[in-house]
Amino acid sequence: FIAKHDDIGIVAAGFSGGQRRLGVSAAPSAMIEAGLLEEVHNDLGYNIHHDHTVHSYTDLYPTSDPDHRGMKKPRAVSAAMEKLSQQVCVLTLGGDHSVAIGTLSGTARAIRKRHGREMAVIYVDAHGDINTPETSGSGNIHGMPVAFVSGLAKGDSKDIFGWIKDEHLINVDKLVYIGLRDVGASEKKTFQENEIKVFSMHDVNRLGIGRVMELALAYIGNTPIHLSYDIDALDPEWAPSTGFPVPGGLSLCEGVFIAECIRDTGNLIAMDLVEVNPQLEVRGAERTIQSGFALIRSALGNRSI
Ligand code: 6HN
Ligand code: MN
Ligand code: MN
Ligand code: MN
Repeated sequence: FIAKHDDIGIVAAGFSGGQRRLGVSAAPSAMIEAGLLEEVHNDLGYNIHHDHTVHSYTDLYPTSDPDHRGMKKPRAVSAAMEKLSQQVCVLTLGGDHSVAIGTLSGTARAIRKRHGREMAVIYVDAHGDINTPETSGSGNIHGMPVAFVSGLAKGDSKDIFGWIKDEHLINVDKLVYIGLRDVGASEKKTFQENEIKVFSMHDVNRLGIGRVMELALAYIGNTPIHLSYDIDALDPEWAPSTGFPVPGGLSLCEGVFIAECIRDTGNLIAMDLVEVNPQLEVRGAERTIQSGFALIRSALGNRSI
């Protein structure tokens, strides 16, 4: 998959409508200004396909978008993610994590069409992101992407996630979480009822990241992998500039190791890097941006030693 090609499509999805903090839409331009495209081209050796546009998708926002089943901005998020789903790229720079509705549905569909296969998803996050509109306390759709793309949450009309069809869905039997430490009671129930494979921070601390990755990759088997990486999986020490930081997270070293292990499978087909918020400058967003670079470099690059 990616490892065998030297072409890479990059989409800058500066979408922020899945939550209410300003600034997360500025992440792609901050990363590009910090030299991401040059690094991917010069150092990692890819031909980049990129439209030189940061998509905010605000042109797709409807004039009226009242809450629906508790969801905030349901039509705006739905329309933006329907569009992103059609863009299907190897690397997507978010944006908040609602972009995973677009990226996961788009890659799942593409892999079905091109290879007749179901893909696996490795979801690295402090949070479960598997609330349904009914179980969400916040109504923020960035806490719901996995529910929508797995079919656990159903859409309504076409303009409120009704565009998500069976061909877009991911299989929860091929879903693995790593890094969780802030999970709601109903999310826990969902994990248990659906026997979803979760490696929480407790598991990382108990088993070590090496064993966690062995188990995670053995569970998935030889399957194309979509890596959805929320920067808040990292400890706030390494990624302070993010909207919903949770203490007790992955060290940068552990976070990089996850990306390297996935790269080494040769099965990585797509990656999201989300929830970098350069405007939340706890200690300067530079640290968070550099951590994001390290994750991308490790997932896409070759071993240096
Ligand atoms: N993220 N569980 C909380 C909610 O609002 O549903 C937080 C979600 C955070 C989402 O970090 O991508
Ligand atoms: Mn080319
Ligand atoms: Mn997330
Ligand atoms: Mn998160």
